[in-house]
Amino acid sequence: MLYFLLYSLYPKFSVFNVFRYITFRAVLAILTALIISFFLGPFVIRKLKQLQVKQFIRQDGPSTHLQKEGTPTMGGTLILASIIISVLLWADLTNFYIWVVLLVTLGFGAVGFADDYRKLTRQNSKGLTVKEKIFYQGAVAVAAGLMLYFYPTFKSTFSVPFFKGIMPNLGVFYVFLAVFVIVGTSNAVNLTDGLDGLAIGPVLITAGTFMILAYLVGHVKIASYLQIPYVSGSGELAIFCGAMVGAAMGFLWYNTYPAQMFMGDTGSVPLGAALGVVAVITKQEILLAIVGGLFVIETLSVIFQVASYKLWRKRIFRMAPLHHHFELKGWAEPKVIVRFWIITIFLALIALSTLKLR
Ligand code: 57M
Repeated sequence: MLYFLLYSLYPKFSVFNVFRYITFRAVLAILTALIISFFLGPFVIRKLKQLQVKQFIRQDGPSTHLQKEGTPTMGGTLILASIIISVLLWADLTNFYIWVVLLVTLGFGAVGFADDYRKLTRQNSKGLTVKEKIFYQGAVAVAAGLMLYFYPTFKSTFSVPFFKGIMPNLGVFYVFLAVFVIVGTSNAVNLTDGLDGLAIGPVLITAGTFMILAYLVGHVKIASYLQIPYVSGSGELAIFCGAMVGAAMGFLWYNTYPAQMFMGDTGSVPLGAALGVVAVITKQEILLAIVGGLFVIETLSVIFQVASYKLWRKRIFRMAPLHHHFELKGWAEPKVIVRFWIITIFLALIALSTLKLR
């Protein structure tokens, strides 16, 4: 809203011309979401405690986690509120892609909230069944995929890093790709959220990387120079990604070790989905797999562990996801967390460097 209000005053006040620039509004989106999440954090923690919204710790996890019993959870409500308010203030609300990303974020947020709510009401760490979760996530993702597929200026092509000439048109199969990326990233972030700040840190780094990517992909001259797909209007997603960065920074202040609150599925499920849909719109699905490599590794560790256990009754890791393996090896929790963040920063730099290597 503020974007319209302030920019419409431009002829009278020339300084307001600055609000037309995506870069300026992206920085404002970061700061707005950061200020909201940072200053509302203590209130949310107090409220979650009052409402008894507390984490149940499974007995079969690392023993160090048992002391976390009772930590307030569903802090994802604060993250989502910070993002939505900041986007509504600073994004161009006539932009189609902004509404697609907001639909996915809110739709997956509802799934995560329902999961956390069921854990709360049933007083255990089981939430929605896997079938229920995948069904509702799939429904929202299919809706988003179809919206993009039928949008006049959006092409259903698949971009491959390094090979600029390869841009296969997937036709209606594009919707399946979109669903796979969105649902896959959502569950990968969900699995990763198992240590204090372990998920929100890489989400922050990945959102920051996609803030840059969205700006580049949405800029016709830069996209042409870098020979990456130009997606008209996708630059506005830099404001959404900026809001994610700010909200993540503010939440991390309270989620860092030892955490004062967890985000819950209310946070991890929509945050992963939002990164997935931004990657689909900007046609950077492969770069998402690189920047979000930690999420991929964590998910693969679970797949291989479960497969190995089912096939040969043998575990590959001491415990999956991978962060528990290192905990059981004796690494202190903060050591696992910060090292995983360092890996993510390294992967983000690799991903950005591929833009020049087309
Ligand atoms: C998502 N949730 C955390 C918190 C957070 C198939 C199997 C791999 C599934 C997996 C699973 O249950 N994943 C669910 C991970 C949980 O965090 C809550 O969930 C939200 C995110 N969805 O926001 O509300 C626990 O993680 C810890 N935590 C922190 N700090 C944070 O900031 O310390 C979370 C956020 C919290 C807290 O302890 O309770 C989770 O781990 O469940 N299951 C597992 O990951 C389990 N692994 C496992 O079963 N491995 C098996 C096989 C089946 C793969 C094996 O290796 O043999 C581990 N997780 C737990 N206990 N809690 C081990 C058992």
